[in-house]
Amino acid sequence: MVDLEEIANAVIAGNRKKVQELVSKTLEKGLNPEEIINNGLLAGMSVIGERFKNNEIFVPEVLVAARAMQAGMDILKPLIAKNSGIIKGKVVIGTVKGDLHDIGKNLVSMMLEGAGYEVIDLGIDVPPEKFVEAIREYNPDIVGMSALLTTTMSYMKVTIDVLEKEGVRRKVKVIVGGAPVTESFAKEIGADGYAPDAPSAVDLVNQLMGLG
Ligand code: B12
Repeated sequence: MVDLEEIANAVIAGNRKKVQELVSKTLEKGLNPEEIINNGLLAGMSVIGERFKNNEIFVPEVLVAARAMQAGMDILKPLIAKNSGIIKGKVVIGTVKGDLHDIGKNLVSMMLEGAGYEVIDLGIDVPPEKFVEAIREYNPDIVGMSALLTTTMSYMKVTIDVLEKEGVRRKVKVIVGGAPVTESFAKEIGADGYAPDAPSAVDLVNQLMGLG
């Protein structure tokens, strides 16, 4: 479908205005929001993710594309929320204490939202207690933690220990990610899952929700 390909290309080019124009035009033509997200916005973003992985582009380009994608999501999000039954589950996510990196976490959040999850983003530098409070307040299915520094990775384990101590660990599935995090580290600290990038984070969450 040419329109969706054009949307993907506008995301890749980081052209917010064009993304918004094309999303509105495609909606008017009668395509549904999920189709536009999956085959337009996310298709563009996954090309960006691949190029970033292969060192063909760098952080500024990723950010510009992510913002263009967000511009499209802004139009589509209210339409998805309206369509009740489409929300597949609730995810609380945050970058752990001491860590200010949020580009990757934001991408994961956006793609989860695009895939039909409600995401409560606690932001950066999130202490374990704030994760506990959020679990009590929002009753999520999944808690996601992001860390980009080898020094802050250890807060993932600390946070899981605090969740245990406060009696909320068993209410949620805990997933972890970020450049220094590995599958074996995730196992070691007692997390339920690890994903290396945003599209696989969506697959992981679907799987943990029994939807994948
Ligand atoms: C951008 C950046 C910054 C920006 C952050 C801006 C922001 N708003 O995020 C700024 C300039 C602020 C910064 C600061 C610092 N940074 Co910095 N930064 C980076 C850089 C270049 C890119 C990170 C990034 O955004 N990548 C792009 C995203 C898309 O990838 P990602 O984060 O890995 O996320 C993906 C996956 O990991 C996964 N994922 C991420 N989170 C989650 C969560 C879940 C639940 C799941 C399932 C998956 C998942 O999905 C994402 C999408 O595909 C990296 C280098 C690198 N190559 O990683 C260094 C890097 C992480 N930084 C580093 C350092 C040292 C620092 C500083 C200490 C520098 C300093 N001396 O001040 C400070 C620390 C500040 C702090 N306390 O956090 C080091 C860390 C070294 C280490 N091993 O610990 C790195 C690796 C650079 C280096 N080679 O030295 N940094």
